[in-house]
Amino acid sequence: KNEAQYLNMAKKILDEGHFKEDRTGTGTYSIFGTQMRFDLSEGFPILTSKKVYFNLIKSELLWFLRGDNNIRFLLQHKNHIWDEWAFKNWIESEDYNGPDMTDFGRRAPVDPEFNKIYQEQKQIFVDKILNDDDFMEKFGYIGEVYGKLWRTWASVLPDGDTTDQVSNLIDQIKNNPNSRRMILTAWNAETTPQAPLPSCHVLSQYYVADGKLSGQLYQRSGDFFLGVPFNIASYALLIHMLAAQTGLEVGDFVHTIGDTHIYKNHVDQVKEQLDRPAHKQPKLWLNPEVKSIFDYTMDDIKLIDYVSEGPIKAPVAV
Ligand code: DHF
Ligand code: TMP
Repeated sequence: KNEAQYLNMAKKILDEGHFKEDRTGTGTYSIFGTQMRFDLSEGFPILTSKKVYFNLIKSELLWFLRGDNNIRFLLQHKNHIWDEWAFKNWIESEDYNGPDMTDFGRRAPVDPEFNKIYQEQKQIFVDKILNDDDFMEKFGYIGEVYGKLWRTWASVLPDGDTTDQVSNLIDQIKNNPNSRRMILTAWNAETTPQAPLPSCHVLSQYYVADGKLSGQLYQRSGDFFLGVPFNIASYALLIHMLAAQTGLEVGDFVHTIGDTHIYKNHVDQVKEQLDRPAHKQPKLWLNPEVKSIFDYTMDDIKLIDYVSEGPIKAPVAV
């Protein structure tokens, strides 16, 4: 059963995780090297023991597929999951002369007065990204990650062209399905480490057998309560899209994670989730009229019969 994979792993991390300090100063319980396997023919693996906002997952994946790494597109879709990391570009720049935002991620959840000022500054930032082209060009990018690397990997050859990994992948799935080289990578050793947040889902591989497409993701770092449910649904959706565009059925999504962690300030939320029932997984509908993976819009992607428990809020570690 798909959801049990996630819930059992959450329990294992709480039971066996090493306590580790981390970059964000929050502290985590962590295990290194975990794997879950989701059978996509069983249902779409979005969690039902808490509500997960599928619209945010859709718009983020469409953003990756556009080759876009500027958050304006996300904001236009009311998606704020990348705001904090672009906001850092601005407050660490010479152009910023508002109130001190040092360590905003650490201070905001614990200091209501600061949080109010921070929320105001973030709103100013979001409005400027949406309405001011120069500002958007200057501060809206999140660096050499995901979309940028998927669609326009820069050449190392003097007269080389950029590489579109997604188009190449579709070509290989269609024309060379037994290949063991069907890789999508989002880690450029030269440029990615300088991004505001270096890619978490680093590499994925695709596999065809018995008319079914499977995919495996290697994720270097997984925030098990907040990020991982998004990552599972996002890659499941990508595999469905790739399968639809290559005339295949869906197989498994194998999710391998390096540092698999639960933040200290998510432990109560995880326990609450573990006490909840899970529901039947929904089905995914993709508009069959769409003839290219780059042409999907929000309305071409729908969950059918997504029944879930309510959302559970938790602060994101910045
Ligand atoms: N940093 C950390 N520490 N953890 C992450 O999971 C993470 N994920 C990023 C960027 N940086 C990160 C991109 N993905 C949320 C989910 C995914 C995501 C970022 C944030 C999140 O906060 N989800 C909330 C709902 C958010 C909303 O409604 O806007 C949730 O409850 O699922
Ligand atoms: P790190 O760069 O220090 O590993 O911090 C990144 C944090 O963000 C870490 O908690 C993992 C989490 N994360 C996810 O779990 N999934 C994602 O897709 C992204 C972007 C981040």
